[in-house]
Amino acid sequence: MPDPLADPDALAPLLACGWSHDGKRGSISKTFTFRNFIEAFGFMTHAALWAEKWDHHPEWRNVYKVVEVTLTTHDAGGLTERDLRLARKMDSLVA
Ligand code: HBI
Repeated sequence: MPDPLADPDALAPLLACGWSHDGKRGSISKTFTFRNFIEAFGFMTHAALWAEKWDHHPEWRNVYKVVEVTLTTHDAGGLTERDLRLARKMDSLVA
Protein backbone atom coordinates (compact mmCIF):
# COMPACT_ATOMS: atom_id res chain seq x y z
CA MET A 1 0.00 0.00 0.00
CA PRO A 2 1.66 3.28 -1.04
CA ASP A 3 2.18 6.02 1.49
CA PRO A 4 -0.83 8.33 1.62
CA LEU A 5 1.67 11.18 1.69
CA ALA A 6 0.27 14.05 -0.37
CA ASP A 7 3.67 15.40 -1.42
CA PRO A 8 6.42 12.75 -1.55
CA ASP A 9 8.92 15.51 -2.38
CA ALA A 10 8.42 16.80 1.16
CA LEU A 11 10.31 13.74 2.35
CA ALA A 12 13.61 14.70 0.70
CA PRO A 13 14.73 17.34 3.23
CA LEU A 14 14.20 14.90 6.08
CA LEU A 15 16.17 12.18 4.32
CA ALA A 16 18.97 14.73 3.97
CA CYS A 17 18.83 15.27 7.74
CA GLY A 18 19.39 11.62 8.59
CA TRP A 19 15.88 10.22 8.52
CA SER A 20 15.39 6.93 6.71
CA HIS A 21 12.20 5.90 4.92
CA ASP A 22 10.70 2.43 5.14
CA GLY A 23 8.49 2.35 2.06
CA LYS A 24 7.18 -1.10 2.94
CA ARG A 25 5.87 -0.09 6.32
CA GLY A 26 5.21 3.54 5.47
CA SER A 27 7.36 5.08 8.20
CA ILE A 28 10.45 7.21 8.77
CA SER A 29 13.07 6.56 11.41
CA LYS A 30 16.06 8.31 12.93
CA THR A 31 18.47 7.63 15.78
CA PHE A 32 19.36 10.60 17.99
CA THR A 33 22.47 10.37 20.17
CA PHE A 34 23.01 12.79 23.05
CA ARG A 35 25.81 13.53 25.50
CA ASN A 36 24.06 11.68 28.33
CA PHE A 37 20.81 10.15 29.52
CA ILE A 38 19.43 13.40 30.96
CA GLU A 39 19.79 15.19 27.62
CA ALA A 40 18.22 12.23 25.84
CA PHE A 41 15.29 12.18 28.22
CA GLY A 42 14.96 15.95 28.03
CA PHE A 43 14.60 15.65 24.28
CA MET A 44 11.93 12.98 24.73
CA THR A 45 10.10 15.14 27.25
CA HIS A 46 10.12 18.17 24.94
CA ALA A 47 9.10 16.10 21.90
CA ALA A 48 6.33 14.46 23.95
CA LEU A 49 4.76 17.86 24.61
CA TRP A 50 4.52 18.48 20.85
CA ALA A 51 3.29 14.96 20.17
CA GLU A 52 0.51 15.42 22.69
CA LYS A 53 -0.36 18.90 21.41
CA TRP A 54 -0.63 17.55 17.86
CA ASP A 55 -2.19 14.23 18.94
CA HIS A 56 0.45 12.37 16.95
CA HIS A 57 2.80 10.12 18.86
CA PRO A 58 6.16 8.54 18.07
CA GLU A 59 7.21 4.97 18.40
CA TRP A 60 10.49 5.35 20.22
CA ARG A 61 13.06 3.50 22.27
CA ASN A 62 15.61 5.00 24.64
CA VAL A 63 18.76 3.23 25.84
CA TYR A 64 21.01 5.50 27.95
CA LYS A 65 21.91 8.47 25.64
CA VAL A 66 20.37 7.07 22.45
CA VAL A 67 16.79 7.63 21.27
CA GLU A 68 15.51 5.62 18.30
CA VAL A 69 12.42 7.19 16.72
CA THR A 70 9.96 5.81 14.19
CA LEU A 71 7.04 7.85 12.88
CA THR A 72 4.02 6.55 11.00
CA THR A 73 0.30 7.27 10.92
CA HIS A 74 -1.56 4.20 12.08
CA ASP A 75 -4.93 5.62 11.07
CA ALA A 76 -3.71 6.11 7.49
CA GLY A 77 -1.65 2.92 7.28
CA GLY A 78 1.45 4.81 6.25
CA LEU A 79 3.32 8.09 6.11
CA THR A 80 1.44 11.39 6.28
CA GLU A 81 2.27 15.05 6.69
CA ARG A 82 1.70 14.59 10.44
CA ASP A 83 4.78 12.37 10.55
CA LEU A 84 6.87 14.85 8.60
CA ARG A 85 5.75 17.72 10.81
CA LEU A 86 6.72 15.87 13.98
CA ALA A 87 10.04 14.83 12.41
CA ARG A 88 10.84 18.46 11.56
CA LYS A 89 9.98 19.46 15.10
CA MET A 90 12.24 16.76 16.56
CA ASP A 91 15.10 17.96 14.37
CA SER A 92 14.49 21.54 15.50
CA LEU A 93 14.72 20.46 19.14
CA VAL A 94 18.28 19.24 18.64
CA ALA A 95 19.43 21.99 16.26
N1 HBI B 1 -0.03 8.78 16.60
N2 HBI B 1 1.78 8.15 15.29
C1 HBI B 1 0.44 8.20 15.51
N3 HBI B 1 -0.36 7.65 14.60
C2 HBI B 1 -1.70 7.67 14.76
O1 HBI B 1 -2.44 7.16 13.92
C3 HBI B 1 -2.25 8.26 15.91
C4 HBI B 1 -1.35 8.82 16.84
N4 HBI B 1 -1.81 9.37 17.95
C5 HBI B 1 -3.20 9.45 18.26
C6 HBI B 1 -4.06 8.86 17.26
N5 HBI B 1 -3.59 8.31 16.14
C7 HBI B 1 -5.52 8.93 17.59
O2 HBI B 1 -5.97 10.24 17.26
C8 HBI B 1 -6.35 7.92 16.83
O3 HBI B 1 -5.87 6.67 17.17
C9 HBI B 1 -7.81 8.05 17.23
